Amino acid sequence: KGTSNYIGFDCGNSSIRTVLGTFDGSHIKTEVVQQTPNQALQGYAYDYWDILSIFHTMQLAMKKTCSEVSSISSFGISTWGIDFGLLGRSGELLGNPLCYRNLLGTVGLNTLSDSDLHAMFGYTGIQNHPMNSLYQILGIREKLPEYPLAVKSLLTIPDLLNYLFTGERNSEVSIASTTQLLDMRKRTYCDSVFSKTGICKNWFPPLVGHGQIRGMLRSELASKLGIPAFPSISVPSHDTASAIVSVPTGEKDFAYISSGTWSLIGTELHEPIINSIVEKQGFSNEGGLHGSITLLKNSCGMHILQNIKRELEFTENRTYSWDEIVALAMPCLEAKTCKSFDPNDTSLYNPLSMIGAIRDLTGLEGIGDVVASAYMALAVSYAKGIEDLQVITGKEYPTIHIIGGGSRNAHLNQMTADISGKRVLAGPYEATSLGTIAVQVMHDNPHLTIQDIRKIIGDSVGIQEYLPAATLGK
Ligand code: LRH
Repeated sequence: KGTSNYIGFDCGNSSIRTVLGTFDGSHIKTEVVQQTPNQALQGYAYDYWDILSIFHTMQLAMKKTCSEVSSISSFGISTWGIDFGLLGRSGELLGNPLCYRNLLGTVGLNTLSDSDLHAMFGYTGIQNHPMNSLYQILGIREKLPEYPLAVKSLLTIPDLLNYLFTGERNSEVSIASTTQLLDMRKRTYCDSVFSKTGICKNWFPPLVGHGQIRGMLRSELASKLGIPAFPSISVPSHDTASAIVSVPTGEKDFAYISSGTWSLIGTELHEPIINSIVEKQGFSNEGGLHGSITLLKNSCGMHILQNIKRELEFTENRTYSWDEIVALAMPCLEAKTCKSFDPNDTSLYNPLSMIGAIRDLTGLEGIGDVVASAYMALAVSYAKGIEDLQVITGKEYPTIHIIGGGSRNAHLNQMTADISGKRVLAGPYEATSLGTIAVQVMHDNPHLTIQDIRKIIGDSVGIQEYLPAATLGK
């Protein structure tokens, strides 16, 4: 039996990663072929994503990946959720996609009454967060009214990239659920939301089932790159949903924290739970692989530390490694001089100075205390999120799987184990791209179930265990 090669794109808020995945029948091996930093860029009044530069970066990475192996079977794209590009009648992009860290969503959300908002949660099963595409669209209608006049279609970021690669306009359930325009009981667009808000349903593309072909690489693009045309497979194109595919567990009930710019704290279900506790605690029933539901809380994650690091680098005009950031925090964590705060406080959403905002919240001045407080705040929010999850599902989760880039943070993993009193299993850290590759492997090997895939992933990557200090008798 030969090996098959796949390309997984993992486009995050802070980096665009292109991964070559190889399946030999029992293991999936991954190699990061290219990693390019990403960040929202400031326009006049709003921040935007430089989507064509992201697309260009991905094309070059695709070409490079093709040059490393004899053949590529397919590719799959996952990106962050919520944001979208708008296309006009000609099919051209009407501008760079806005970044959700803005005030448009709040403007949009405030156009609805409390009872309408309550109804929106009931229809969709998704938390009424101002950043959701639904509220961004309502905010655009208020503040940027020229756009709706010209729009003919709206494509979320992975759908837009798939369109640029293949020429096909379609979507799939995981990314579409981040718009808050789906009825998660039915996993299809929700007519009540469209009729209540007047948003045009025709803007939205059809949903393609997982494992199906979303389109073929456009032939002119393939010849420009000097590579053969291969298909784009419908993977969960929301990065969180792809990451959850790769939780290395054989359990039916498990808790995870998908740790990146955001920390998504949740579990996997067969059916959504839409009730007042879920609404009050701010959990969402997002779409997962093959009709599963990823019940999760969207909680602030590495955003805080990424911004502290960026700010230190800018003001001191030098680079900081993550080890150096941890080293700043260590003495204050050991001396317990730091102070936890709510990482979801709105003052941290898009501050001019993250360090200043944390100083304001904690009253602590020293940079070591600021960084240590940030670690503490994250670990406390993780433990609280898992506790809330247990109340919602009525299940007890003895282990927390921390997956994604943030799972490399050994200190945070240990603090999470200590504060939650639970075992933490960290890894895989390449969770999203592994998920996108795994679903392509499933497309070529239809006999493989999600349980088989999780076992294969568990056998293929290293997983670190952290036990709570109390169990270690410390
Ligand atoms: C994580 C994520 C998350 C959000 C968001 C904007 O990368 O996709 O699930 O919804 O980014």
